[in-house]
Amino acid sequence: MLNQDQIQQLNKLEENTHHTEFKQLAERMTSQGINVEGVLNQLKNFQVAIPSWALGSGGTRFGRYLFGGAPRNLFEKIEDVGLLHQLTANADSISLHIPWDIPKDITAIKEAASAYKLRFDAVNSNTFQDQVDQQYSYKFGSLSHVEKEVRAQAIAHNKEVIQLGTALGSKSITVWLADGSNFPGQNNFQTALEHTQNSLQQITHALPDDWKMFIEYKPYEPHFYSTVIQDWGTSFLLANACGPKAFTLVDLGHHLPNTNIEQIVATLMMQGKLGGFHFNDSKYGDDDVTVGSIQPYKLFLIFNELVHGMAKNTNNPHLSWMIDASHNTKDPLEDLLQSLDAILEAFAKALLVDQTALKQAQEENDVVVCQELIQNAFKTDVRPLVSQMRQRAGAAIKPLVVYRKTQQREIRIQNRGLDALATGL
Ligand SMILES: [Mn+2]
Repeated sequence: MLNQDQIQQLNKLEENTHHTEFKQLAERMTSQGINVEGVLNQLKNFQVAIPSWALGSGGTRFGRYLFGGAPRNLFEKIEDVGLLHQLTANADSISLHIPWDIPKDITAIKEAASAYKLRFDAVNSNTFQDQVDQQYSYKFGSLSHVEKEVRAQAIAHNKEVIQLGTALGSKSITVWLADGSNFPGQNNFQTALEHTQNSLQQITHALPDDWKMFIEYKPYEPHFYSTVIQDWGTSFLLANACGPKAFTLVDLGHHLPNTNIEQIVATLMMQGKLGGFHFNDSKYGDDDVTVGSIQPYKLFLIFNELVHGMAKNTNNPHLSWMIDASHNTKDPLEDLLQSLDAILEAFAKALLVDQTALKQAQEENDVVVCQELIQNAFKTDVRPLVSQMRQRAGAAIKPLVVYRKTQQREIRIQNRGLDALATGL
């Protein structure tokens, strides 16, 4: 674990500049009638889960390059998420992917996590690849498969994941289904959807009372002609069919180019069916690159709907936030630090939008003022707010600088080796 004194010493080097910048921003916010403390509190309470598969190099279908010091087991993954949380105060949970990370010694794993003040967020099932010891193949589908035995095996796997999650203290399961077809005529769309609905309903029955199920959608890949749960409408339909414990999960990369994701968010929140979010960024498809690295304005517009929606629609559950990214060219931990910054900054900017003035301008059809209000918030440099929140929480004013100066990657390469390999894709 990183020594807390090291963070404080390095914070001292940034303190003067930070203080001046924060003071200036806080004064401007106060003069605009914004409650600075309120914003800082909301930033502090915004906690993002780190998936256990995002700590190693993801690679592409063309190959994978190692970067050294990757976590070799679940304990080392907990160590890495713990470091992210220590540095940022915004990563208080870990999301497990079963069977890439099967927790064997539950007590030891829970102890390791709590030593880093971490909890377990949504558990993720996997029926998109075959495991060594499984009886039936998912080559032609899992929950939607034409054969009952295959569907039963996939349902049983999801139930097992719920059991493991319960032991760890998780409260939700995310189901992402790769089922689909590569060629016209291969699948009967209605039959596949009926089977899927029926399978998901059976999984819902296995959920403990205080659990939720998130249904993730994706338009294409790994199949290229059709995907059974292709869009938010299909996920929403299934979530409704599964009842009050089921919700739709939005993964930013799971849309066709130029889809208006913020509008999807607004619609789902109005219906009380938005359950969670997977953050990443993309240029063309499900690129899974660093959050906010390509389209930060789009991310901000989504947060603007989330902020509005969370205040207006109290029928929504507490939303689950997770980073779902893959790292091919960067140190995964540095990438995740950049993603956490981007998420917090987009959220902070959205909190600066004057919702009352915006509502008034909308009612007056003053299109110009509407745009000004939205863009004034977006163009504000909110980094001092995020730093201020982190400094108060005992985290780093500049997480990435502390990460590099304390040589976290070098330490990991020394302890775990240059050729260490993380489980996952
Ligand atoms: Mn996802």
